[in-house]
Amino acid sequence: MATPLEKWIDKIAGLTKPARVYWCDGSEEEARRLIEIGIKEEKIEGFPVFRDLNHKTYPNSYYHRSHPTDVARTEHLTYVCHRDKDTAGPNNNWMDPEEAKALMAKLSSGCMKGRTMYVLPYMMGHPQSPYAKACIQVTDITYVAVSMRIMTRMSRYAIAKIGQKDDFVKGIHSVGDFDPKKRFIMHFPDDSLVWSIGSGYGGNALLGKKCFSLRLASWLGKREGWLAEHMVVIGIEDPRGNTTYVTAALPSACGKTNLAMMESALPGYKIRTLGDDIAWLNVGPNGRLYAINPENGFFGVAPGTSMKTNPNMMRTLKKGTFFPTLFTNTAINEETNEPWWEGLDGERPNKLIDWQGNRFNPGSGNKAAHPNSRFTASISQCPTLSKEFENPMGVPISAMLFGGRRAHTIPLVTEARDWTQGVFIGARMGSETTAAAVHREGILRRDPMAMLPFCGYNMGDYFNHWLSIGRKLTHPPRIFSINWFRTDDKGRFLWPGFGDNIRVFKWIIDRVNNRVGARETPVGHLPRPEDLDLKGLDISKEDVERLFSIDKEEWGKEIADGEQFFAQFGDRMPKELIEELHGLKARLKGRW
Ligand code: OXD
Ligand code: MN
Repeated sequence: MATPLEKWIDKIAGLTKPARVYWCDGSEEEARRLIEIGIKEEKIEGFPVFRDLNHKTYPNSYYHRSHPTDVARTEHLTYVCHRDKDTAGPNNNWMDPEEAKALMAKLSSGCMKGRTMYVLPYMMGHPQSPYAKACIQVTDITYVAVSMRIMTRMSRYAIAKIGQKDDFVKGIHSVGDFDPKKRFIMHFPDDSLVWSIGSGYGGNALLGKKCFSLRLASWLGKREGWLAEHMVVIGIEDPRGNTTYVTAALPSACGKTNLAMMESALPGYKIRTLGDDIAWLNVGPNGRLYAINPENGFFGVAPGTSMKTNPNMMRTLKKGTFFPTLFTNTAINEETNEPWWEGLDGERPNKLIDWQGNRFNPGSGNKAAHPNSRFTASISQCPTLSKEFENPMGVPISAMLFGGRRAHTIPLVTEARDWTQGVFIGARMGSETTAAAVHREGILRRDPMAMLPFCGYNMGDYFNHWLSIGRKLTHPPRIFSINWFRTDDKGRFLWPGFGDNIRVFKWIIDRVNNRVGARETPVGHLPRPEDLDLKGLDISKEDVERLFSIDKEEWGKEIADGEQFFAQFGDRMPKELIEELHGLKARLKGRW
């Protein structure tokens, strides 16, 4: 008797009409075979799907060049198909689920003709974790199958776990003919289904990542009483040998991956990596919040990554294990056959092939690597990996950080008075674009909890859900806002960032352990100058003051902008957060 899973696969194959169906087992040998097929048989616009790189310097590494129109997530083609539009909220594109399914069925009819349909069984989270989820994705390209093997725990175990159930997490993926006009990433929360066509790009095609682990999982979390968040998870080991676990939500382009494996500038402090992108947060039986990283790898932006900015990622990329490491849309050094990108250490090589496969002309003004070129690497290769990474229960979180790229207004670090004020800080979070040429100070985009593109339901309801989680915690983590990017009037960064960020973490963990003071201000608790460990840092007293200054006029704009942002969620906006806004306004008007 066919299982519900087998019946589902037959149904998809009946629609998409692949030449063959292959059930993956996630083994090393299988990944090698798929890479061989990608090198010898599959092509995108005439280029093989995989190409060998220099295995002496980057062991077991392969290059992938995507279709030139398919280089990033496509938010405008991403839909969350709840039964009614209001549940999806103003933060999502919405289509009626029946209409969306009819459209996807039409686009998918025969879309795998002549190709292989790979069935990928995988777990998000440690297989023994009560918080893990068993999932199945089908795809018709080896690049996605091999990437999923790196990014998830892929094995037949997921099939056994699903057994006779039919409510497993489902993903249908086909690259179609890469036509951007026929590209859609559709989410069906009621069916735990993601259906994606027309793109092979990570965020659109590795359906366990953003699509399931954030969009669908955030909705599951709302129903089941947990949180799926766009957060780094790290442990901070102090000189006493104690480790404090912390999560941090930062929008793209704010250095989340660097932070996840930062090298500390303070002796005796070490960062232990648990995750660089996604955290699932559950209320433990002891009333504390526990985090697991459901992923098993890194899918990070290559440009800007170097021994200076992120030495531990460079070591990860060069470690070489039985997991392959993939480079997508970087440039290639023609002489050494190594991947190359802007910001990598050393001189730019003389002979480069750019991300589109052409000989690079440095005078052209173009970049050799695509600005969103990526690496895909197993987390097991990370030298700073926490020994708790494989703990099925996850780690207890003592502090949660919300940050963004803000040239003004927001202090280097601020501690919220309580959970509600913390949620208010997260809900108001924003980041400035780095398009310095467009506007000197960048354009501010509100991105609550760094979840705007990833929250699978109405954000007003999402804020309420955050508040309800707080009510269940007897020992809630403290919540902080961070901002490494404050500048002076000339646009000079006031804070050195990178490894010196540990000085801010030191204050945070000392606060959590009630070892250090703070001063109360209308916006929250700030360190007094003597509370921060600035030993050995070349920073003036004036710059430290500027990092913590609170400008009434700037805060006036901040509040007005936040108020406008909240207004779009209408009645769904929790009254507690509106009260926080009024409270902040009143405190700033008063004497302090
Ligand atoms: C990512 C993103 O790729 O947030 O992680 O865009
Ligand atoms: Mn991300």
